[in-house]
Amino acid sequence: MPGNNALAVNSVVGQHANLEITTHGSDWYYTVCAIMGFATLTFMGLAFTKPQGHRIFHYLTAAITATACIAYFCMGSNLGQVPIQTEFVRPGSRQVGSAGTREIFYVRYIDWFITTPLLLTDLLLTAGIPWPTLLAVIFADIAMIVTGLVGALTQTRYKWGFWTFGMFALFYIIYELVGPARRHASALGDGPSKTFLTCGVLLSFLWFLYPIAWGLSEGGNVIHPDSEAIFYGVLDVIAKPLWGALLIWGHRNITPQQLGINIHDNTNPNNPVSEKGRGPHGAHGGAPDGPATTAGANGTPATAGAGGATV
Ligand code: RET
Repeated sequence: MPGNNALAVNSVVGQHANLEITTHGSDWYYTVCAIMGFATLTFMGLAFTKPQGHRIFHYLTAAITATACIAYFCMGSNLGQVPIQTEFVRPGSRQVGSAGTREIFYVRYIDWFITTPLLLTDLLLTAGIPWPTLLAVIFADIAMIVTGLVGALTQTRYKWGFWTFGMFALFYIIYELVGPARRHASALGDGPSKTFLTCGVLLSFLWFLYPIAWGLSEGGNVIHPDSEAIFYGVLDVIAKPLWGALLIWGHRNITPQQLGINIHDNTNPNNPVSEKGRGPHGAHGGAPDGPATTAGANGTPATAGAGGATV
């Protein structure tokens, strides 16, 4: 059986750096690709055990691992990368030798650009945060990822300027989590608040390790691309499939309605919206329920009439 031939096959694609992953790095990236694929199938399988109106966290989390699965396929194949002149050449280093150019996986940032906003949405919906705050946090997150990418592609010491902007963005995100989001979550009661705390603490800890990995890899050129693969890979496996499993587990007894999320599902008899349609107002002989009918039924003013809710 032929082994992993990806590096040889794809050596014809694009330009290559002095310092690249070896077959070990490639094998590891493919392993993470498989873990992400398995997690995606599991989350989708679990989604189908729920009514459609209760699948939002399953779908969000499956989208995260599906995106990562493709990104890791790309990196395992030594694609989605570009050689960049390093700021620091380290002739005495056992890890990086005197390599002048290092391969930078820009595809990593495309993955994060898609997945980190989804991770934050997962967490902040659990806290029942007002949507304008969610948008502000996602903006900071996008700024963080883009500055990380531009910094990684920058060849001079100005790359650290971008890293610094990214750190400010990260601090803002963490501030929103430990302050406002935590208060909103605790107002929602035991279930949501416990799930938010577990996932929030883990996320805050993990996310601070990413800029350290960046400093040792794309930034400082201290560790070999194979070690970079392990560092980011381990972080991503914890931050995506494991974190996602914890979140979905936490949601087993929480309904979206409890979090203030309104999802219409007219085909599900257990959905409160359809139930109203079949409720006491159903006695109107199946006529389309409108606010006027509802109000006229027993002389009481219509509140959220069935007609209003099913529109
Ligand atoms: C960069 C460099 C610029 C400064 C900062 C960074 C932070 C990155 C983070 C990434 C998180 C990724 C996750 C991915 C997958 O699940 C861009 C490395 C602060 C926090 C969680």
